[in-house]
Amino acid sequence: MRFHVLTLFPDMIRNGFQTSITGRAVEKGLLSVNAVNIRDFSVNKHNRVDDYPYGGGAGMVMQAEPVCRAYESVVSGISSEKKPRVLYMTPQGKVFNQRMAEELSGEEELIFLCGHYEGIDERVLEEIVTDEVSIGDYVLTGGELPALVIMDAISRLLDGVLHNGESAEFDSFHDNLLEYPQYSRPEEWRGKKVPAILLSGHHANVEKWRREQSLIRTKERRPDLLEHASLTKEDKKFLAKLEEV
Ligand code: 6GU
Repeated sequence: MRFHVLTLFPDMIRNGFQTSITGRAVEKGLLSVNAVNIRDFSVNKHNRVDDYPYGGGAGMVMQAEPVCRAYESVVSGISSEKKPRVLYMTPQGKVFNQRMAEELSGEEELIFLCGHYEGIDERVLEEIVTDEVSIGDYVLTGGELPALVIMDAISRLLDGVLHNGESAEFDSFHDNLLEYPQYSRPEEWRGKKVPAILLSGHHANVEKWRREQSLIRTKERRPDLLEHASLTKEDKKFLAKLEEV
């Protein structure tokens, strides 16, 4: 997978991505990040890339031409005949979720467009953007953090990025269930003990307990998810029993 990010803050993308698991995946050659500075494509002698909004109002608008040239520079470097998807990071977009991460993880190349100020001239968005994506109902100063969030969620789904081949498959949301609680040493910490069942060595009982914990958590914290979870007969019986108490 190759990520291209059109941004006014390329260091934010590079710094955000080179740490931890995503950084290791880059070193391993499993994915790459090409942060492109839109300012390098300014058509103005002062390197400006923004101007006042027509019609008035607060703030500045990113101009169409530098964004379009930055985009064209990326596309001209891609050999495949198929045009890559261009994801514009905006609170007006479709709210990102695990299903979208899974779908996007099948692409060879992805272009992220990060806006700043009051946004980007609509005309270039009409020309190049294929998907408008938001990461939730709150407002951020720019699209860089959303792009990093989405790239992280996609990266961990790619083959070889996580150590344990099973990890991605069993997380929260994969099955529309939240994760069970985890414990590590010591057995007792500040008077709080690890649940005895986890020390029993009885694998089947541990799995049963974890499944029940996932069901309890999801019911308490995200009951909306339960409606989409694929539940076994045992799961349903367990949930019904919770209602009785
Ligand atoms: Cl994708 N961009 C910005 N600027 N703010 C956001 C967002 C995106 N998603 C939620 N808030």
